[in-house]
Amino acid sequence: MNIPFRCGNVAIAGLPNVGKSTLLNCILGRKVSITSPKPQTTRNSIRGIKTTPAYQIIFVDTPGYHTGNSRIDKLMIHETGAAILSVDLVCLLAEPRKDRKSDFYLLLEKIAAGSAPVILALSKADIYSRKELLDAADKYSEFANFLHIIPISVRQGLNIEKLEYLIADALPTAQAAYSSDQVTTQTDLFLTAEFIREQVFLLLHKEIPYSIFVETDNIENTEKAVYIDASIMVSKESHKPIILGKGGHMLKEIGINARKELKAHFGKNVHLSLWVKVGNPL
Ligand SMILES: Nc1nc2c(ncn2[C@@H]2O[C@H](COP(=O)(O)OP(=O)(O)OP(=O)(O)O)[C@@H](O)[C@H]2O)c(=O)[nH]1
Ligand SMILES: [Mg+2]
Repeated sequence: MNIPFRCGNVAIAGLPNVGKSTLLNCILGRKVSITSPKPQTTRNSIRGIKTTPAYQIIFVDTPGYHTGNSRIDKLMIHETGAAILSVDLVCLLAEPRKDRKSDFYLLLEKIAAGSAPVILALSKADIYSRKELLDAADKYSEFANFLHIIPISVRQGLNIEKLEYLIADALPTAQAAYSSDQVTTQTDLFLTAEFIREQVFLLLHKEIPYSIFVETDNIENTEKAVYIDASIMVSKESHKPIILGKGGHMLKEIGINARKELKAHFGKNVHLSLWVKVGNPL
């Protein structure tokens, strides 16, 4: 019997910090979307493509849904809203202890306004009791008609493959939209800036990471090595010394860590020149 090939777009949506980008990277077996313990790490819709002989899933990792009035908040809300309405399926991630937030119910309303079916994945199942997961599943079912509800844990590798199969099974029969070796549509310029921003999120505390932007000024990709110039843009002059650290140590550490990620991405040596500038590209 010939099984038809399936292909479609799937939004990974949820509140900030529930593990959306971590899930995407796990399914792809490669980092295409940066992650951190801080909420609002993802700022843009990130495409990641998983192709097998039976299906192609085009994932859209979205910024964590949250209400807010700043320009960046509004951009992120718009990105998530637009992604949800343009996909064949939504994979909604939820953490039981975060469900009290009204933002979650606003997000459910947004999803319901579209026509895509929804799979609910209860994420970080490793840190919740069975009772908490079952109660959450019951509670959420009152608000929406989910195609499936499944507990997952990337940390423990729980149900990740199963979730992938459930997603693939719900996609339309269609030809592949991308070649089988393409894993993301993100450019090297964008990914480079993101890998650097990830280190700022991981290494700096409090409000600084939220107000910074990273721009890749230049990439020269030669046979033996990649040469990169990039700028960390801070909104205030007073933030500059925080990024630089004592004797430039913080900037150096950001550079060392980012270079490791970039080396893995490009598969060759990376020379990274990092600058700190005051300015806001928005
Ligand atoms: N315990 C546990 N932690 C996890 C799991 N998956 C992700 N995390 C952690 O949760 C934090 C947030 O992960 P992200 O993938 O950045 O979350 P996100 O939903 O993409 O967050 P935003 O982009 O800010 O919306 C990180 O510290 C991850 O290591 C999991 O299965 N179990
Ligand atoms: Mg994310």
